[in-house]
Amino acid sequence: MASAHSEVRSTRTQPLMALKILIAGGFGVGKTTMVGAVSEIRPLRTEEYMTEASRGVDDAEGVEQKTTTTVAIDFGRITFDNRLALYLFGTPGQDRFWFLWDDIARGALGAVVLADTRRLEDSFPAVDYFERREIPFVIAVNCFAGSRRYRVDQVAAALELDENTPVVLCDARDRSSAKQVLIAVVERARRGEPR
Ligand SMILES: Nc1nc2c(ncn2[C@@H]2O[C@H](COP(=O)(O)OP(=O)(O)OP(=O)(O)O)[C@@H](O)[C@H]2O)c(=O)[nH]1
Ligand SMILES: [Mg+2]
Repeated sequence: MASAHSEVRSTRTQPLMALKILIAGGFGVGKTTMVGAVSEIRPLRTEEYMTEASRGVDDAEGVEQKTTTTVAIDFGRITFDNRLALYLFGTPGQDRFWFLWDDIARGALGAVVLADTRRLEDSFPAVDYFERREIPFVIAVNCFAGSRRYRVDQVAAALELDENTPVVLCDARDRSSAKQVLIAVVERARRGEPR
């Protein structure tokens, strides 16, 4: 019976709504960093060391310091006001893991496409993917130290975004900045797709 009671208690404390959000984008833009910064549970990570064998397969230009890469997913959770739980699924950034995307994306309410302005073209595949599947998304420019700053309208123009797709600036290492990005995704998804 003790287990029945705890079940009731845990049911009562369940958040009212649980939504799935994807954290996507090109290689090394900070997806794992963002999930780790914002998650209230210890994030699940699937990092592997990049080996000599991956040279020439994985494009590490601009992120030469990086020694590990996500090979499946990142997973984390954040709860707002005990009422809304966002389950965060970070995608792998490298082309060789594209085959995982459909499984990871199933049932997602919305997505963050993290972008690095030094390698903006790496964002195109994720932008295309969400546009085709009509999954609402926001572009979150991860402002790496030393990268040139662009205005949000310049980024929107460069990525040929439609006017409904917000662009926000963020620091993926910073919890409150990452939270603002997630709020922007939920708001974007609530607005739906005007036809
Ligand atoms: N300066 C700076 N460095 C960052 C920021 N976000 C991430 N990094 C660093 O950039 C590197 C890439 O971060 P990850 O979070 O592993 O990137 P990822 O998008 O998950 O990479 P893949 O899974 O390999 O595609 C790491 O060395 C981070 O410490 C940031 O906002 N500013
Ligand atoms: Mg990663």
